[in-house]
Amino acid sequence: MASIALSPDAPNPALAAQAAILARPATEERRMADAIRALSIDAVEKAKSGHPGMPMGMADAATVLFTKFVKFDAADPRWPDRDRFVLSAGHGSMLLYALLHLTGHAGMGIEELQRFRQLHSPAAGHPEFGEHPGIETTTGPLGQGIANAVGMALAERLLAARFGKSLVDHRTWVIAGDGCMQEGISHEAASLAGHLQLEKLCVLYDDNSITIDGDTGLSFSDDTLKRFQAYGWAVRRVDGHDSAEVEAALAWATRSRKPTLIACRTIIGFAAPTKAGTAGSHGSPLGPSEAEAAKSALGWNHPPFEVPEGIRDRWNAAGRRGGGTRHSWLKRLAKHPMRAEFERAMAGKLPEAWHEPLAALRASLAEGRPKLATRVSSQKALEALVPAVPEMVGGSADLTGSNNTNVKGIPSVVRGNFAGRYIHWGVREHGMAAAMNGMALHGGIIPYSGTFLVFADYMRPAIRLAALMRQRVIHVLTHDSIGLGEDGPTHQPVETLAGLRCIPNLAVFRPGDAMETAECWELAVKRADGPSVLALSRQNLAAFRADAGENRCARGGYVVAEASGPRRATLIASGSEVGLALAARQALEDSGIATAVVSLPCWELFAAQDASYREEVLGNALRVGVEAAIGFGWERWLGPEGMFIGMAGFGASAPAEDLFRHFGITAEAVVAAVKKRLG
Ligand SMILES: Cc1ncc(C[n+]2csc(CCOP(=O)(O)OP(=O)(O)O)c2C)c(N)n1
Ligand SMILES: [Mg+2]
Repeated sequence: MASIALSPDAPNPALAAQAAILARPATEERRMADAIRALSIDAVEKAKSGHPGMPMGMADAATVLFTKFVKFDAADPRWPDRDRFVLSAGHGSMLLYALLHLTGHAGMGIEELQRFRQLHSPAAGHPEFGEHPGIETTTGPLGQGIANAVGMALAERLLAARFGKSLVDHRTWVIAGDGCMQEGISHEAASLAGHLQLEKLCVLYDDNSITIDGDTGLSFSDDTLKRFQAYGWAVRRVDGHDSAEVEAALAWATRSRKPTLIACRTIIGFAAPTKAGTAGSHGSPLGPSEAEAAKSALGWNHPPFEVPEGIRDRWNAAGRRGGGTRHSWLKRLAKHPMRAEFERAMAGKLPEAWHEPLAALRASLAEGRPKLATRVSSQKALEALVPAVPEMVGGSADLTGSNNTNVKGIPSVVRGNFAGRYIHWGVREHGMAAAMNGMALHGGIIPYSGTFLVFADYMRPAIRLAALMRQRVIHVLTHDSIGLGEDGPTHQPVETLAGLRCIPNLAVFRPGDAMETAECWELAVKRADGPSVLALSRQNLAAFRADAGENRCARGGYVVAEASGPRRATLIASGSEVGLALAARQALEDSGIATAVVSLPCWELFAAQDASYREEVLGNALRVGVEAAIGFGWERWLGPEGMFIGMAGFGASAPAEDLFRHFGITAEAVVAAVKKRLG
């Protein structure tokens, strides 16, 4: 709904529309919506920062949604079969906090709203997962929420296929704005949702024609409804301030066989006498006089943060509305034959014997010492893990054969049949990673993906949020260096490992042989409080580990081969370069230079060890880092005197062996550099 851009002093056409809406008789629902508006105005005024416009505009639609449609019970906001609600337009966080408060959720009292945007308040600037049990996901980076919701809706279908409708039968609701629609990720996510016909997903689009720069006509002339229709969604347009229209559309959505988009025509900052309908109400306090005037236009004559009893009672009743449904569900669960399995999966606990097949694999790897690409070793680990861990759901962004993410006998997820456990995400890395966050947040699923390591940058915003939200999401990222060869520098990551290693709470694993790959997989699956990345080689790598007892990768780094005498050099490598370092060690030892090799498959785990272990592993001799990537960050392990052998810039297109020679990442180069330094 683009219209022409307004010049700052043009008359504000929204005000006439607003006056007409305000002239309608104030229904009970309008009063309830006004409570959201008043609380949002008050909290933003008190915090002296925040976004009042969106909650004021969407209050009417949200009131209908929460009083009549969303299945929830404020007494237990984590009830597994609740509907999921995602505020994709996360800047409108006060809408969510006001709803949680008014519906009587514990932990979101008036004091919390009064501490909006203050340190340790659950009412943070943008909704943050973990700050309050009613917040389903962290939003703020626009577009992520829509894709999270697609993942949640997909998780619902997968779990319904596994556990049946009597345990899993809920909807996913989203409120998204123009910004979410403009972001590319909304295309990826919506296209997939349409393809899979995720019919229990409904997006309410806050179609207010305003973003920060002003009228959406400045930058946006899409026909959003036609766009979603083309994805295979059912679409409708309503007056977002007309409760009856919104209610009819939401009822229609619940009957739809396709995902639904309801464009709610709204006035941003509804009720503000001058700022309504303008970007001026988007992201700053209205100011005392505009705030006062907005409330009086609504007929809201109560002191700040006060909600009259009658309105509060009606909201509280809405918060208890789902109580009966929840109790019937609990009764069904109590006598359900799959109860224990359902509860285990939803709690994120692994099956009791989950790692036995992996232990057997590790024993056979110790025995056979196969020379395999770590992407192939990863497939072997998956063959052990996936049948043993039914909540693991895999997939790839159209690189299944390259990522080796599939497991024989595991069917694909297709429209109409969600009994499979492998998702063909299509070439949609960003949507994939964000939907996987939604699957993990939903619970009951451990998602893992596949793409090339270099395309981690296409997923980065979602990986970052998985780390922030402490979600168990695993990315299999293959073709991890110039070792991929001929595809050339566009496909050869050089800076990617450094870029991932600097994300807090992300575990970046780069195993060097089949045993390390199995160990890193074990650690990633066990890591319940954060995402993991496995950087894997395209090329074959010789086995250097023949011991299957202890998971040596668990400490992040360890001595693979000790020096024959007092160390003169320590070669520290990861992934494909561990084998190279071992070859260099042999040559150095042959020349009488006692050299150790350290494998460093996971910096984050190594950094978490005590200092004495790290010192013992890294040693006091000359430290030489070897990795087919740029050296950014390696100084952390090498210290000021250390040397780094790796990439200094982008790669090139050629056979892998030629590239390692060309860029000087060879055992000979390591030997020469060590000898030169040691004199
Ligand atoms: C990825 C991303 N880019 C930019 C921003 C900054 N930002 C926050 S809200 C917003 C405008 C959003 O417009 P809309 O969704 O229409 O929200 P409304 O103003 O209608 O509330 C922008 C650019 C962001 N939060 N996320
Ligand atoms: Mg907008």
